[in-house]
Amino acid sequence: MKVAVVGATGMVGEVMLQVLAERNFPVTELIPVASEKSVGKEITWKGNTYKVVGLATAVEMKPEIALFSAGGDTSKEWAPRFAAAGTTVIDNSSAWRMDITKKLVVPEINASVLTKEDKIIANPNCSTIQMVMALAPLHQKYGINRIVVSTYQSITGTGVKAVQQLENEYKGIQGDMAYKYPIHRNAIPQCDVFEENGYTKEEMKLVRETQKILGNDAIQVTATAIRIPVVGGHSEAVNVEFTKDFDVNEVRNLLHHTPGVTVQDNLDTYTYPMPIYAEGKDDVFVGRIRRDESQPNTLNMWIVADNLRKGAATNTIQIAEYLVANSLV
Ligand code: 11C
Repeated sequence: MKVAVVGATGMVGEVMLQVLAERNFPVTELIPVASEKSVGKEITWKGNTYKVVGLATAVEMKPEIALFSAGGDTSKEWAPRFAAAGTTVIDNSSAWRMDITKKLVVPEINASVLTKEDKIIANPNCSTIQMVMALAPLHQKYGINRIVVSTYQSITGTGVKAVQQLENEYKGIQGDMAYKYPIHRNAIPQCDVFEENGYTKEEMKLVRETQKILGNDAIQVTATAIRIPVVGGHSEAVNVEFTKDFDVNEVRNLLHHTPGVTVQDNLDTYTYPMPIYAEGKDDVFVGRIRRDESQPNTLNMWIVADNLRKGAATNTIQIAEYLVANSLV
């Protein structure tokens, strides 16, 4: 496969290159792509050196697959151009996720919706991916009525400027601010911009993307997204009300047998998911699984994942793997 990585010099792009190498994705030619200011820069991948090219050059090179992580505006403009040249685009931005003509895919849940005709495929938001990974098998068995989720999100979701802000604050250096407030020793109740209803875009992604991936707009979701000074991954406290009742041990067992999910739930040994353990891993970690004693058929759990891996790069590459394995590209 001739594979373009669009946004190759960015935070997610770098992880994409790493995951492509780790998983031995069948790359015959790698095309690292970035904005004009990075064109000509050299990157090393699997021991070889590659020159970064611009978007127009990359389209002309007609890759079979383009993995995009270069922001919504770039995706809106350039994904259709790649698609018109015959390339299948897997896009990590929010540009196409809610477009009814585009598929929004978490391979373990709904890869079977993909066909050869899908030339632009959307990768969900990181906080949505980790939540639906744990919820999908439970939804199948017990049927979800309503989800109440609070997130505790890594600064890496904002990007390199936020990581730099935290580093500067540790060292007491004045520098550019990614956030309106200090992030060191803080919790900021705003991830992304506010929408008209008073929720942030991040919170509304958790609502809309969850309904689209689980294929049911009747599932009620309400979210609060918080930025915390953590780098290893996003954490989520999820309260979920089902139509049918469940047995907590059966829930644990179901999740234990779900590919891509690891249960870390042993109170005797103080075992539960945390970003310091999830960092650099592809699985979604679930723990603190317990019945909500305040109302019927309701469960509480704690879900943690590396937002740059399963939340972004790994999920994108798993979609590409599915396309290759099923001759859809
Ligand atoms: C965050 N979830 O942590 C965001 C980053 O729609 O792909 C990814 C934004 C997106 O701020």
